Amino acid sequence: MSSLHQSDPELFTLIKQEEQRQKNKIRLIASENYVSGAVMEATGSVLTNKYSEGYPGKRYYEGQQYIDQVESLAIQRAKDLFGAEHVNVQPYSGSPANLAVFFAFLNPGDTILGMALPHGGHLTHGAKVSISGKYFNAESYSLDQETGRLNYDAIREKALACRPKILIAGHSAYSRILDFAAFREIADACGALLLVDMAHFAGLVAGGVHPSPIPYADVVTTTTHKSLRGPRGAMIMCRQAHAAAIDKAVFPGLQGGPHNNTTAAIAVALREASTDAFKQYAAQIVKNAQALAGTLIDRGFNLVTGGTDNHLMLIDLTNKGVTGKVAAKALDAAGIVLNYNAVPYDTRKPFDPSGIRLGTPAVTSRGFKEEQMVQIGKWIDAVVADPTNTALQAEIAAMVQQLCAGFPAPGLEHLS
Ligand code: DSN
Repeated sequence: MSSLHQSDPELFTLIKQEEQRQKNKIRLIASENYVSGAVMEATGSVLTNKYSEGYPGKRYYEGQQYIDQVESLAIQRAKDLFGAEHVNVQPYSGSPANLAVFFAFLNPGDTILGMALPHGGHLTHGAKVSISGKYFNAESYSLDQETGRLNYDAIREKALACRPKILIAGHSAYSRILDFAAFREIADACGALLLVDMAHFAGLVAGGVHPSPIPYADVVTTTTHKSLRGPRGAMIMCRQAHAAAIDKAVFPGLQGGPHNNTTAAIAVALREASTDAFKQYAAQIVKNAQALAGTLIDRGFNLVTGGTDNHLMLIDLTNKGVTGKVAAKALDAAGIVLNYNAVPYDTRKPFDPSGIRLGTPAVTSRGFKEEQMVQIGKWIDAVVADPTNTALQAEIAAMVQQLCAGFPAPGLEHLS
């Protein structure tokens, strides 16, 4: 980054500091990852200079000789990897992708039904503070209070009562596999379209360690930067019958020119995600999550649902006498980065909730395995047991940095 260094040393320094942070800390935010150097190069390429409103072969600006090929490549790779009939790679990120789906099929005031935000759903699945909850009649389903799991009979009952036009499956903090066949049956029973937002687990689907929603859903949305390990962006996949409606909703309905540099980086990430190495990566994400979950359960942590089948876990810290925020801040000081999170039926407020959320996509990208997960679990236990002990946090932060030095993260190998 010599040009940036020369022209804007202030910003250059901030980026370098962030590089060091990502290199030296254990990043357990369930939605984050490390992209490869190749993905980063595509993201930072000259494709950022080009406008291309429209779709391959039908654009509103000239000069698309290469951009059309880039976008077609991204689309074809997504189709091949996920088995989708139609793919739109232009949504700027997950929230616009979900909004485009609503714009394609709904009128203001129509009913949607999704997982409640405090129970692990996403803002864009109908939370009242989001456009999805303001423009539409957003109903929600909750987790079972006893088990912390989805109760498909209760979802069915709710769906039959409120008759949504779109039923949404997907989450940002649920540690179990979704039953897509059950969601399909419920959608059919109430005459709804089924939208699956697989942003969190798209990499697990690509790697074959999570069932695919594609055979069941009318529309599948995903971000590309979480477990899928691509650039910040999104895709919408759908049945051919919905292709025209989805494309029209993205452009010209919601967005202008696509971010071609991102499209190229998505294509690169999809190629990486179709390799055997990625299959092993996806399997290791789950093994690592289970190893970390087991270590924490052995130390008395209360995992919502009692464990994990995917890349994440949600922990209710009430029995530890620590709030999620206090724990998250103490852990950050100890070099372990995660987020505080509401737990189902939380009695505390979202900005100061009872839980923390942890995920393994990023640490698995840097090559951590079960052994390192057990070590991380022990460090988490020590910090949470004594969250005001800044000496302990500094001691653990030094050990974290030492551990990380032995596992260069993708895209940051040049710092080793
Ligand atoms: N912000 C993402 C997450 O952390 O789950 C969801 O969009």
